[in-house]
Amino acid sequence: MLMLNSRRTSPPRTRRALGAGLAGLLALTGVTALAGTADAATTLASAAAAKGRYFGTAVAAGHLGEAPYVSTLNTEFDSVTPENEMKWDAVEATRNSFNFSAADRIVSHAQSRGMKVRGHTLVWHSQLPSWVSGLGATDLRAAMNNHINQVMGHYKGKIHSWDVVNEAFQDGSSGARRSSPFQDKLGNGFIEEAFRTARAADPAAKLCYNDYNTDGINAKSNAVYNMVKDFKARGVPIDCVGFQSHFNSASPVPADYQANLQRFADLGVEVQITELDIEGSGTSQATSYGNVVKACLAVTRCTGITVWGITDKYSWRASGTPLLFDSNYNKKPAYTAVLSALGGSSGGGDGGGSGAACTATYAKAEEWSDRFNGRVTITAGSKAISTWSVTVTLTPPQKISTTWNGTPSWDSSGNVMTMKPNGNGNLAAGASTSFGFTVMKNGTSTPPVIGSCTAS
Ligand code: G2I
Repeated sequence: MLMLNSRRTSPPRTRRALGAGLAGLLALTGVTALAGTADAATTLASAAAAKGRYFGTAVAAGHLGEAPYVSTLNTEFDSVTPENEMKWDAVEATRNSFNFSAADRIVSHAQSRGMKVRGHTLVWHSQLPSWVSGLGATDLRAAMNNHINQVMGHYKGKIHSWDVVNEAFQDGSSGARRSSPFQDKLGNGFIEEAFRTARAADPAAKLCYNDYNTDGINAKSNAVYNMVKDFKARGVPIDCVGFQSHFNSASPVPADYQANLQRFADLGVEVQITELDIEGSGTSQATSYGNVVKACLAVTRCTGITVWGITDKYSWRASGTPLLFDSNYNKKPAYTAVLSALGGSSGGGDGGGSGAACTATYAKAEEWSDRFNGRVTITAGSKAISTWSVTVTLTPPQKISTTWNGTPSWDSSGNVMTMKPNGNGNLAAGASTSFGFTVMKNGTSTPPVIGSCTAS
């Protein structure tokens, strides 16, 4: 069903993972890099693919111009979910007038890199334009079905799973439906109707019901469970259930998380972890992340995991640190725990320094209104090296105007400089050298992304 393995191990992807790929993960502030081996599962996506799963992230179109955001996305993930761009208010703010421009940017980025796309979301009480809430039942039914048809039609064949209906049940012990324009005006049947319309609109897409606080066995998840069971019994089309999995100290990963996933899977639907984030830091956050991954891997029909964002810099939990990369795109302990639970290995490239042939550390030096100087320090690991190589990736339209203490070469985009020695390649074990460059900002002060240091 999932055809990830062949793609994930293809040579282009491997090259990307080892080249500019690691660049996105490595440090603005001193991260160690080691040349990996070609077959090691050193990224979330490749490790997940080896287990037959996808590993996705929510993406915001507005960040696709930020080099470290994009390089981290391209390196680590093989599925994307538009964070807001496919929601009703984004695509149909005015009745029957559709604007797909922001969502299209995400979908074309994903498609050009062979990533899957999750569709989020068609029928939801939130981020719903007021014109929808104001409709009477007949018009609302027509508007709901038209919305599903138009949006799914636009993306037909491009979406692996759609969140057809999102968050239709109340929190708490009642197991009741949530009040919404759809529920209140169309009654309980609106979910079934939405799924039937969705099936006809794109028969190849998996159709999911998606919700939060349904991650453990509780009244709310029981209500969803009973709905799915009823749908399966009556032949209402449903293929998957999404477990958002937004966790924090008040709502930790439930002890019966795996059991809950399994009971849904036993109904004959896929289960997907759709919006994972876990508030916290350090070891406890890492342990929770690892446990979520292990639970998914233990459930055959758990087909993929999506984290709700790439970096703490842009989490919807504005003051929190719930994601796998910190705000400088450094891998957190949570990242290492996820990769390890997936059976992958960072190969010493995540700051551990264990056995790295050389490390590359960036520091900004002088700055003027229109430019700044950057310095990269190369330090040999526990053995002497005779040459080294490091990539420096700019955010366009930045340009490097001059360099020193290195021999630069450029890729065809002009955004990625590979720097090699200029008489300073021989370094004794633990010894350092540095090279420098001037970045013309052209309006953008984003620091360059320093890639993996490779040495011989
Ligand atoms: O709340 C977390 C998630 C819960 N499950 C459904 C998801 O769709 C939801 O995502 C969040 C986005 O991560 C936020 O980015 O949904 C929020 C809105 O319900 C999104 O926040 C909104 C802000 O409220 C708006 O002010 C802002 O204009 O994001 C919009 C776009 O940046």
